[in-house]
Amino acid sequence: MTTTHDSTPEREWWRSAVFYQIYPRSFQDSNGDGIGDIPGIISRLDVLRDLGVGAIWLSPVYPSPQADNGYDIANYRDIDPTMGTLDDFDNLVAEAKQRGIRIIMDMVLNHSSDEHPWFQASRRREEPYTDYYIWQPAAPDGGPPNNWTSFFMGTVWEWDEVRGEYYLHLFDRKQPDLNYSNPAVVAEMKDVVRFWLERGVAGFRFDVINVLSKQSYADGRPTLVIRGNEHYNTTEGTHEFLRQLRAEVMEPYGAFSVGETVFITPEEAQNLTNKARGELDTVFYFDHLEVDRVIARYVPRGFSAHRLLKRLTAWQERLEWNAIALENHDQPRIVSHYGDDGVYRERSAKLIATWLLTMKGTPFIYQGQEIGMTNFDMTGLDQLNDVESHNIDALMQRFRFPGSLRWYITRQASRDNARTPVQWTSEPGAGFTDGQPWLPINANAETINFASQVEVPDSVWSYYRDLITFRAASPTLLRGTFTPLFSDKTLMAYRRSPAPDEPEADETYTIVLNFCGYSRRLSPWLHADSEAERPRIVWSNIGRAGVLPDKLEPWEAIILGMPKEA
Ligand code: ISL
Ligand code: CA
Repeated sequence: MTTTHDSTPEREWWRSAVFYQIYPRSFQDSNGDGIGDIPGIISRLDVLRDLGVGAIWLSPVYPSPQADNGYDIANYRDIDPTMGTLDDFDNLVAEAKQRGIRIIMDMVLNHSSDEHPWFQASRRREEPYTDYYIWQPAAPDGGPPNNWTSFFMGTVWEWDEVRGEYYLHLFDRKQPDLNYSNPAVVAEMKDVVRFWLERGVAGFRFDVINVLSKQSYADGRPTLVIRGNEHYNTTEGTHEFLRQLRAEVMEPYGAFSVGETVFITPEEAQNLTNKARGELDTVFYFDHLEVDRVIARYVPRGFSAHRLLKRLTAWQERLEWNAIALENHDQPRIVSHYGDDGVYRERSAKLIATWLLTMKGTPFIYQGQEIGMTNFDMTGLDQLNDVESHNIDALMQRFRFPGSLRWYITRQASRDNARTPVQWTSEPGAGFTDGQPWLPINANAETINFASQVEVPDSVWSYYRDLITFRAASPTLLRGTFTPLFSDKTLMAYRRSPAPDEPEADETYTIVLNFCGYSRRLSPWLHADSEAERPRIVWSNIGRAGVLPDKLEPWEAIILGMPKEA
């Protein structure tokens, strides 16, 4: 048995590690079929080590019909043939370990694929699978059992001819929800988690973890967005399942968990991660990525650094520990979102790195973020693969949204923005594939690519690497407290101070970020009365040195160092 914790000197390694999310389809193809795979990942482990990555979150690699790119699992105990084999996977874990990198798996406990043999048996009422999923008879009028709506739009209920009942799917109709009130399902899923721990993974990113256990199937209250979630959001049943999972399965392996959550408040997140309750180590939340959105990712409004700092502070202060991600495979590229993907692309990408790596918590970098990749230069819906984009477009058509508005919304919200292949080189195929890529490669691969940045001083890649090194050596950045200092529409500043019980000496850092394309005066809020008293710049994204200036340049980011009492 190879379990990672055997070689782990400290149990809470994940507090100091920097994580890197791999979306395998788009990371590196090794055999020319246009789809990234596990041997491709292995071939890039050296550069992840060089960047300073301590752990990889691997998006799903299980057998899947790929209705939702692997988030529809058809076998929880194997590897999809397009990704490789179980041997390749074991090899990945071993090769990563040799480089000091741990692997955490993405685990989708809420739903499987409708092509999973469990579901096929369930619709035929074959034991023990009859009640593995959530089945309900039709309402008296023959319609769906309630008015809930799916995360991917429309009703959550799909009629099944074979069984003569409706089944529930919070996501796509090809993703039926598993039934957590069935003890057999609970036991099965614990065993699935154990299967991968036995293969040496260091933990899990649990997909939509706070919706597993449904409390009732009554109608949902009327809302603009998703209807019905008050019946399944972060229920006591889910808490109870997580406590069992941790005590019985995760704890013996010292495994780490980050749960992805939807519609969650800092209070509920606190309950999920509070050490004493023994559920999850940490959670992903998305409040800080929606300050320029009215409804989830769809309806835009102006960016406000003030709103951003307010939301960050709520989570930074409420949670003992945070998992911090600014991008993932569902979100737009952060440089196209909060940054400037035009003239100031490099500088704003570095500002964003400064933000990510100086917050309190464990930072997650999404593949391509470290070279400042931008949103997909999509030209038409036919180029898109994302099931959600197609569903939302169909819904907007039904409501007679004009084509230009539909396209505007799709372009800024489509999850394919972050799913285009990683741009390794400027060659055709971008060093990602020798074949036809499954999703188009962004034309800007000619100028934005890994080869032109790796080990090149001043590149975005080098900036990430250097700041990861700086963070790793700073007790304050690793463990210190967080205090908001100042914010307005485009400027934000916060402070990291040594933790009260910090054994090692370190400075207090003030981080100042100018989220806009024009320069900004700084005083008087940083109250530097005389030149001599001004704090020193210890880090800059434009090569600035010396003391705090009066003015920040467009998209400038600085870290100021101060003695502890400042
Ligand atoms: O992107 C979203 C919809 O607009 C989010 O609500 C997203 O669906 C939610 O964060 C859950 O995401 C996770 O589970 C989904 C999968 O499609 C996503 O890729 C995954 O990250 C269903 O498994
Ligand atoms: Ca391949």
